[in-house]
Amino acid sequence: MSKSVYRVAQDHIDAANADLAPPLERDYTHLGEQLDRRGVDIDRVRERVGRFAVALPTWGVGTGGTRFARFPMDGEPRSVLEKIADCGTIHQLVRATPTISPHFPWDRVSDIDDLKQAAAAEGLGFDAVNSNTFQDQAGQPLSYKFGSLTHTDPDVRAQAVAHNIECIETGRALGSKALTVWVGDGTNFPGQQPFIESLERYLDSMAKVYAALPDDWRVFLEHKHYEPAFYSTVIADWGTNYLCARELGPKAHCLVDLGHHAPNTNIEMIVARLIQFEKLGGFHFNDSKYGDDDLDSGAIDPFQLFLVMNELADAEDQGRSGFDPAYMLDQSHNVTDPIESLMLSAMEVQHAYARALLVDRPALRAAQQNNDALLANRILKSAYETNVAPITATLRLRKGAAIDPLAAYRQSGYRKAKAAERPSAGGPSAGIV
Ligand code: RM4
Ligand code: MN
Ligand code: MN
Repeated sequence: MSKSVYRVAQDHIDAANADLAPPLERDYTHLGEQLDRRGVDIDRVRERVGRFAVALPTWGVGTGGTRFARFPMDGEPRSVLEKIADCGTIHQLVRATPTISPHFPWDRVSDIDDLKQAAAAEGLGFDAVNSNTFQDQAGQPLSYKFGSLTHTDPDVRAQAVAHNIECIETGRALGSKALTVWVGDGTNFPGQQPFIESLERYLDSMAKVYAALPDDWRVFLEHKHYEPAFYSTVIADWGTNYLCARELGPKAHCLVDLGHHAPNTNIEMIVARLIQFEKLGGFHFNDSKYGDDDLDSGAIDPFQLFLVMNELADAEDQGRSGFDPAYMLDQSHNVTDPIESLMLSAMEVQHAYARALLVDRPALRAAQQNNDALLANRILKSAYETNVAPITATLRLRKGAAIDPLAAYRQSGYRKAKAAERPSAGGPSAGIV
């Protein structure tokens, strides 16, 4: 199985770091002095950020597309094993993405050990496994055209349930501890389906999936405002999601994908609500302007990303019971090299977390108590405005990753080497992923 594949050499990373390390040290010292004046110990922040991790979506390393077109790039992965190699490269250069979140049946292999070995060779573990009942697979007996877990036909529902249970079994073999279920089920026409019965069917199907969860597993329910259904979606919003998670039981939690809300929704408040009622299970980071755009995290609205992270860091500071969300990226890279986007997105999420740790919580609480709106906002802003890049760069340097991952990656010639190793398989010309 092993033929020679190009890897970024540690020497290359070290050489790229050599010139950047001395000025970084000065920047870190200077930031440390600034934070010290604010009563913040930079080394403690660095240690906490060092423990922060975000999972990579295996489906994110292939070139994405829209429903109109996909523009494949040279050297993109043609199999899940090649996807894992690309995820390994991201982790090697950034050291903030130690796990991958696989998607089935996209990532199905004949021998599950191949997946385990490929991930282990890259030093990667497995985060939540994702099921897929939003499209038909070759040879599938029954179609999901009119829904899956909520379909009117019990046989279709049974098939969708069986697929989710198979995902749990596969995930178990991989060492995963959670299943993420996103269904696209919904309608395009008023009157097409009754709202109440559709949700009853969902709950009935999900109860069967839930019953198959091992004791130490969780299931993450992912809502989405619209698309592929355009009139109504069964699990359209966080309220429906919460109700279903509560109905199903303590192992069921809500997953918030940043792109799955109506425009202008106050997502950070949703996050706070789910934390308060101990139902926040997972996160899909990305950014958007209009819908489920799946753009790079922080590309459009980095302040919103910070405000979301502020709620998460606050919950962590408070040690709130039931708070243990799984963080993942979920993006589609249509016009960039996915490796570059995912590296920068992981760093963006890390930066938002680091900034959230800088919020002066006692001062913020006092300002809130005194109804000093301006000061409260100022306290958040001063954390947000802090350039925390020297903290994450120092972490990367100490972990043997690249101070400047983008430059190191581009100089490494990785994509060019992959283009030679991976002649185009002529993938689909359209599609979300
Ligand atoms: C969906 C949703 C899911 C992801 C698929 C590929 O819009 O975000 O999390 O699994 O896309
Ligand atoms: Mn998602
Ligand atoms: Mn999505």
